[in-house]
Amino acid sequence: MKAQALDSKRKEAREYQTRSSGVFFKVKKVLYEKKSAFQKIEIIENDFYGRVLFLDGLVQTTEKDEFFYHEMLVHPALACHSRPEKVMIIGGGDGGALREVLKHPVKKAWLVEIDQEVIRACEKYFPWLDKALSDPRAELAIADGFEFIQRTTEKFDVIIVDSSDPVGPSAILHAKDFYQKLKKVLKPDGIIVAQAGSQLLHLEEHAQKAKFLKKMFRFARFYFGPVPTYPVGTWCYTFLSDRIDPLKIKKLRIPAGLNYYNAEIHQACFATPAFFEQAIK
Ligand code: AG3
Repeated sequence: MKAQALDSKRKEAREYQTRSSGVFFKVKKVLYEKKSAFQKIEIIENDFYGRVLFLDGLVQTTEKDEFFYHEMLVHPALACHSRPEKVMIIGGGDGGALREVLKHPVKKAWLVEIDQEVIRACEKYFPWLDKALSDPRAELAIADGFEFIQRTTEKFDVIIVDSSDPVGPSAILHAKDFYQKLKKVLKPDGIIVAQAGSQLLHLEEHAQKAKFLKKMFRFARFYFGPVPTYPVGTWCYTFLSDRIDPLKIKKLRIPAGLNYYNAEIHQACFATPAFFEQAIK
């Protein structure tokens, strides 16, 4: 059976991040619980974090701290690109990434989510999704991201991969083959950003990934940011481009009113901790 977050009494919901540690939330209310064709979807209400979405027992989004993740997934790339007209998001059915993308002058943004039930649940419990999807620039495709990129005839300025962890069912979205296919639908001056996993827990996966990404892209950099409810607290992202070096941008285009990302964070987030540098060398 797939992992679930709620305990048998439905009083607590938790994610085991390792076999012997994790994060837990006291449940004020269970708002949604369903097994879709793809995964177990749970949404609970917690006093501090507000609504919390779990997929197969893994924390995806909390109302209180989602801005750390979504701003850092989206803005470093969008702020660097001079004309980000066509943007594709793979995964991200909760809509947080789409909401952030639409803060930029994009012409069209595709949200490619495999699980219709995630969209349904999030439309109800995370109202920013509904709002983002009603933007005329947004287009929802319920599809497997891997298949979508193989049949699309579009070329994208920015591609954002908002998948789950680099282990288990999502491992395929972190593999070489996937990145090769992504590159085929990216414009020559385009940028791919992807969530890469936990800084500490997925070190082995980062090392593997660094090997092929450095060969595949002229600029392949990891960057980092906090996400309090994700495993071990510091999260990793990759920035990939053949033309754009994120550390050499003269003028970043940063939307007003963000909560975490700004020009100083942009410079700082590419600094690599010693243990991480050692692992990906
Ligand atoms: N996508 C990344 C979630 C990874 C969290 N991992 C974990 N809790 N073990 C989240 C979707 C948000 N748009």
